[in-house]
Amino acid sequence: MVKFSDEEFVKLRRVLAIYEWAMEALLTKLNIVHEDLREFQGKDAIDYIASRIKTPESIAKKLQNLGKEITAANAQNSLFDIAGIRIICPFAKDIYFLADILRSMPDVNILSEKDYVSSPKPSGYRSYHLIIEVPVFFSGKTENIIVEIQIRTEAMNFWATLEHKARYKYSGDIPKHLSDELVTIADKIAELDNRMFLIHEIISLINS
Ligand code: 0O2
Repeated sequence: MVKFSDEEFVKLRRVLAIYEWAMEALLTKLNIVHEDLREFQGKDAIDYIASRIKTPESIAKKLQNLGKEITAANAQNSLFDIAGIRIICPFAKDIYFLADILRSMPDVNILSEKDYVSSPKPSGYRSYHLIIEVPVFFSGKTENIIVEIQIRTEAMNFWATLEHKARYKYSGDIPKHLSDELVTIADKIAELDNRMFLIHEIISLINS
């Protein structure tokens, strides 16, 4: 198994701490949005928010796959998902609403966006991805740190988690009958999301 040298591992610990601070700062902003929407705006567009910092093992593996030397500097310069936040929404429409909110946040610089909700991957994967940059102030200096945000519905998340397990189990090479079945299920899940949304709209109209 590929690993960081002892010297690089010490540097990586510092780098990971900075990513943790960046992620915490962003989570605070998102939790404020969540609470305001739920408590005061009557628009519960977020079910829950999950986050993680990539493990050193996983970082080393990804650098190796990219053909890079296993160093803390390469991790910081080559990987965009060291810090990852996942926002789970009730409905697909909420995904775009939240992406808009992120775009309007001061101190949040959007570097790239990928809309796998309206253009799913061939695997069937659906999710909205944003790579953003947030400033972190520490010990008299500021660093812009990259965080990956994935926004998806619970149904999309259920599918992605299962497909990820299958991918891992088959080392990335899922047998064709299974991958075909996953694509079919992904389409069905998208249809289910739409039908649930329609019911939600009908209920909202009755209540208004
Ligand atoms: P892990 O193990 O989750 O960290 P590219 O396709 O090359 O343009 P890239 O760099 O793969 O772009 O980024 P992309 O497509 O935005 O995907 C980033 C992350 O989204 C992946 O991270 C996965 O977490 C998730 N993802 C993307 N495609 C799929 C998919 O088909 N199935 C599932 N289950 N998840 C997907 P990693 O680093 O690939 O994996």
